[in-house]
Amino acid sequence: EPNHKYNVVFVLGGPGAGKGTQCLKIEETFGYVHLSAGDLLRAERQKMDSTFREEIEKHIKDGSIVPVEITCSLLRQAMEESNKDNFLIDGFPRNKDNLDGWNHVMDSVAVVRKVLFFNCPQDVCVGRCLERGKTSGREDDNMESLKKRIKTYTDSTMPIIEHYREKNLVAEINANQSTEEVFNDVKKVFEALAS
Ligand code: UP5
Ligand code: MG
Repeated sequence: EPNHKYNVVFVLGGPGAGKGTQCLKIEETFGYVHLSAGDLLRAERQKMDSTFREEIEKHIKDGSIVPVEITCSLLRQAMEESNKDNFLIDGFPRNKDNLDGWNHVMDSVAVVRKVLFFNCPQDVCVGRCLERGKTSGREDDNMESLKKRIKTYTDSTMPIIEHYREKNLVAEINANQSTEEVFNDVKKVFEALAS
């Protein structure tokens, strides 16, 4: 039908807040398609023919934010290819450039239903990422990159969360609990969305 739009839930929170972990559970329970912007960028970087490879590489290591044209086109492509309607977009939009770019390209085809905000103390986030860094192979799970990721999050992403809070779209979750306890709180948000 011509007026058909994608349903989108943005999932935000600091590095290591548990976005990816919770998205897997939401996908399983509520049938949303999980799209991690970071995972899409890391996958794109692996492609030998990607024109964006070096640029992505540099941003991930520096904890800075890849230009929205790249990220948004990866998201849009994944959405179209899935043939599904309901999406969890994990780790995006991270700054004003991301937000403006999304609105420019996606406003006519997608509706943002909710913004899940996983709120987690910095020291807990750092601890989780450093622990994961022992085995993850992620080149940004080290203290040096983490400092930059946290600064980017505080300076650039928090204002986006505030932007959506003013629109009454934010569901804030205490992410400093066990995975199961966090998911219990998450479930309530999705049950309310479905009713
Ligand atoms: N863990 C999870 N939940 C736990 C809990 N409740 N209790 C105890 N442990 C818990 O979890 C992190 C670790 O903590 C795991 O080991 C997990 O088992 C444990 P995870 O679910 O992976 O957290 P998440 O919030 O997804 O952390 P992630 O590191 O992925 O967050 P970032 O936002 O930093 O990373 P992302 O992949 O989104 O982005 C990476 C980089 O890509 C960015 O820095 C940026 O350079 C680039 N990027 C863009 O430029 N644009 C974008 O739009 C997106 C990314
Ligand atoms: Mg993640």
